[in-house]
Amino acid sequence: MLGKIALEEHYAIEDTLQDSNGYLPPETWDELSGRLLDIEGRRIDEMDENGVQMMILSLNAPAVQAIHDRERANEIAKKSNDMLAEWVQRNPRRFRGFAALPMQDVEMACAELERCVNQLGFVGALVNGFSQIDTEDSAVYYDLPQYEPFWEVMAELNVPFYLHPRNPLPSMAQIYEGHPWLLGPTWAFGQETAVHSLRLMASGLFDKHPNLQIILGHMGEGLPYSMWRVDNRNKWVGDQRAYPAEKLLGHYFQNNFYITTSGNFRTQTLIDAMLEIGSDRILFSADWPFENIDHAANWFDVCSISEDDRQKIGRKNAMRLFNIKL
Ligand code: GRE
Ligand code: ZN
Repeated sequence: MLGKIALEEHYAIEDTLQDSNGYLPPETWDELSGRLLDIEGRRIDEMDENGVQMMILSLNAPAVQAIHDRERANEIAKKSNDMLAEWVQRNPRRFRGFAALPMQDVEMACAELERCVNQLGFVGALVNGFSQIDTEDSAVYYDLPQYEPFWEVMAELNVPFYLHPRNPLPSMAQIYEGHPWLLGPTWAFGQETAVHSLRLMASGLFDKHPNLQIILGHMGEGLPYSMWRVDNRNKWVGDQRAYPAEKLLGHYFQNNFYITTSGNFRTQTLIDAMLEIGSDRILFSADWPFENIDHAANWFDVCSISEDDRQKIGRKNAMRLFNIKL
């Protein structure tokens, strides 16, 4: 399929590059770091070869979220957003931008989000899970009450928020001890991001802001397969919901979430997602440079779905969600 739009596609700046080191075998670092630092060379060639017209670019992970000093987090977010804005401006038919945000400080995050959307023309924000704030060993999640003003600004600006994975901190990760292969994209990324998403759903956030939209990668981090059970476990006991949200959580999943195909190129999984969230809320993505664009495109271009759904997932949903005119 030609004209695809992909939206979990990363770059790094020198200050954040090393955050992506250590996930893949050491002998691949030269290749991976080269891919992360390239914007207008190999990346555009890969897009051309695989029918990707546009990438919405985001900083690598965990990057800003792991900088516990708030001033420094703000500085790196601004620096990377300014660089991204230049690349987008030079290639308006090929790139858009997601804002990196210093969630360590709600006022700074709101100010940077407004700057990125209103002045730099970014189409939303991409945040890498919880933030470490003031101390290394802290993990702050965005359903907490101090983030209310942030979500007000998100809703006011009417742009989506991509909740991208990161690993749990070592102090939160006993379950993975002795099994380091479970960390990162294999399992821990998805687990971490799914639980964070459920916290947002249960908090009542989407009762306050019914139009707010969250994007999840990796075909929804397992949630399409689990939402029914979250709402229906042990039904015979008639358990009442013990969270602030007014509705069943599946309601929010179907009305306030989009998911992308990043790193999860499997037709059976896509079809389950289509049955749970619908083809209007699924968006093509690769997860470059951690995944290959040809692996994503060669699968997606021929997978067994209708051509109408392929156009929606490959391109049209993104044009509508991000108000992109091509
Ligand atoms: C990602 O950001 O998507 C990612 C990493 C590290 C390893 C794999 C991966 O940050 O997909
Ligand atoms: Zn990613």
